[in-house]
Amino acid sequence: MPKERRRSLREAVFSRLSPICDGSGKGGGGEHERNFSSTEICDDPTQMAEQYSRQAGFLPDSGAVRGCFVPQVTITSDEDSREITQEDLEEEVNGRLRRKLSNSSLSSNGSSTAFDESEDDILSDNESKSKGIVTLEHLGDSVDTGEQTNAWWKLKTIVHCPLVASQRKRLSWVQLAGHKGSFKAGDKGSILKKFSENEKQCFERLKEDALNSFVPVYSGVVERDGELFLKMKDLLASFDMPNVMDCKMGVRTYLEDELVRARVKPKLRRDLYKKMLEVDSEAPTAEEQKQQAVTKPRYMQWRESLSSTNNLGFRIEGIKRGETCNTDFKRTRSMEDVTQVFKDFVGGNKNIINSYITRLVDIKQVLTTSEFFKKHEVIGSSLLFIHNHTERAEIWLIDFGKTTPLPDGQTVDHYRPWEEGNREDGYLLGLDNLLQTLTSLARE
Ligand code: I3P
Repeated sequence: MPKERRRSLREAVFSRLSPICDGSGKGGGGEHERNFSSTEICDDPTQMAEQYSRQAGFLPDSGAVRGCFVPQVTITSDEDSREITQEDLEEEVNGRLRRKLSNSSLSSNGSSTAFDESEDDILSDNESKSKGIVTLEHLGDSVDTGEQTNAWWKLKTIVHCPLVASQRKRLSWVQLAGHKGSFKAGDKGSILKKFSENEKQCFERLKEDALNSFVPVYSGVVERDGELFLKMKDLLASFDMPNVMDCKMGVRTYLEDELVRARVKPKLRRDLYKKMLEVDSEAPTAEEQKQQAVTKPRYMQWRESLSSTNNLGFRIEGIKRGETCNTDFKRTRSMEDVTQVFKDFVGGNKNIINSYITRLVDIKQVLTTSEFFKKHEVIGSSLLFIHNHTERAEIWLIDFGKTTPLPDGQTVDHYRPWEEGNREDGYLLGLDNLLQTLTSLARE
């Protein structure tokens, strides 16, 4: 890299302060950059879902279930960011930027990657990672639809929406899940997500895969205010007042690797113990109470069994509806509970439900042909549901910070029960249960 450029990167890296929201972060949004690849099977999406799933042998005959913050994002425009080349990365990675990199190894849901953090490195800043109160960032204009159910009214009481109206008007994006500070607004309908080498590699591989039209358009690594980011399309930018739901897929939310590391070098975490207590004071064992701490795998497994991760193969992480955000779904576990949450989310609108079913069927079909999907353990990845009052409804695959390639020759079918070593994640089981949830709502 020429010295001058190197200096400017260093300067950029270490001397700039982030300007507070200048309002230009939204970008144009506008047209879709990708087309859905819709497979016409029949006209009725409900039937279509069932027909497809049966043909493919995905729906169990009984249709029954099987298997087992406040993001204080400083919103700045993308004007000051610049693209980072592979050469830059290689040069800077040995220098001070390396520290920045390892500190920013977060996926879009805030997931740390198996490669970037050891169990020992994991921060214990419970404040910065806690969820439950969600700040709306990049919100559209506020609306009071007057149709809020009791449940939603209650939710409003626990939600903070600290942006002033003028900010909300200009910004469209919202972070529903994950670690605080993982995102910045980009330009032209893009967002910047904290750099993760693992996620970057996934995006690059996905570009060559059938799944590519179902993931946000990725346009490379950029540097902003001394940090590296992955630049991708802001999926909400082209929606007027979007309602958004984040569903974390799979029957588990930690990598096999994480388990192994925790076994070798167990680390007790007080922040996770506190988060556990907040939800259920009875949950910690006597031993854990004595230590006032739990290990991360213990916390993750507890979260998975309390929510619908283990039994349904997905869990609801967060919802934004109108101006209300809720991330308090830790105890939403049964099919009935999940169905009710979906019903509230779509306001009972059958057109939206049917569009979601159509999209899920398309996603499922592509997943069954995707080479990427076959060869990766997909952990902590989400399906992002977006719709608005125009009844436009989309679902996107997001968050690949913990999506890990399998060793050469190994594949997963995303259905088989997980046993340590087989790397199965239950992703398709979760997808089937999502389809079943929506199908039952469409029939109501
Ligand atoms: C967090 C959630 C995240 C996880 C995070 C947990 O729990 O399981 O997926 O991050 O671990 O605290 P909760 O949803 O109850 O807030 P990773 O996916 O990156 O492991 P962390 O505290 O180590 O960031």
